[in-house]
This record gives sequence, C-alpha cells and structure tokens, in this order.
Amino acid sequence: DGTKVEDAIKYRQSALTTLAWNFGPLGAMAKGDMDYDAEEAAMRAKRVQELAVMPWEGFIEGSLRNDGHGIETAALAKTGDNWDDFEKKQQDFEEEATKLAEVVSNDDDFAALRKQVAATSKTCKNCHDEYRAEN
Ligand code: ASC
Repeated sequence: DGTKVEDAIKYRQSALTTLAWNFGPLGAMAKGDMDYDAEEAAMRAKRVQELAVMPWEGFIEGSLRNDGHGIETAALAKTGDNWDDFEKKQQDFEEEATKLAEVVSNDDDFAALRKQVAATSKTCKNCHDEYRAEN
C-alpha cells in the first residue's frame, strides 16, 4: 500500500511550496523587485520560521526517488546515503530562518533584512544543490 508514501511526498512538497510562497516576497524586497514593507516582511519571516521545521517529517522511509513508489519526487536517492548531512542542512536552514524572523521583528532595518534573506536563501540552495534533482 503506497498511500502513506504518497501522502508524505505530497505533504513535504506542499510544505516546501508554502515556504517558497512566503519567502518569495522577502527575496523580492531584498532584490528591490518589490517595495520594502516592514510589516509584510515581519509577517512573511515569522511564517518562514514556523514553516522551516515542517517539511522534514515528510521524508519517510521509502519515499526518495528510485524507491519504487512511482511517484514524482525530486528527492534524490543519495539523500538516504547522507542522512546526517541532510539533517545538518535542515538545521542550518531552521537557524537562519529563526534569525530572519528576529532581524525582521527586532528592528526596521532593511540592510539587516537583506543580509539575512541572503543567508537564509543560501541554506535553501545548499540542500537543493546536493539533494534535489534538477528535473
Ligand atoms: C527561494 C526559493 C528557493 C531558494 C533558492 C535559493 O526563494 O524558492 O528554493 O530561494 O532559490 O537559491
């Protein structure tokens, strides 16, 4: 019965999609593609922090690519061979997302926001570069 694996994959994909949706405006503000709005930035950063811990429980046994479930997932099989590193990268992201929420709520400092958006984005990329398929 593949239902549980299918649900776990859908769950983590939707959690990551929700993360990207909420991180998007922060990235756009940091790049100057969107006007800086301290209130929106704080709201988005708080969401990102809370969402950051959520996707990982969806990476259940037998849910990576090539695990024979036939469901589309970008989660490479090598993730399973490097689990400690995968968890370390999750933790790095959670820590940067926590700092992001702090930076944004503590002061109305655009330079600090920009710096922390970049640091957070880097932790997204670190994991994607290693464990997410490009197609
Ligand atoms: C985003 C997003 C990601 C990361 C990544 C960072 O806004 O959706 O997956 O930043 O692009 O390089």
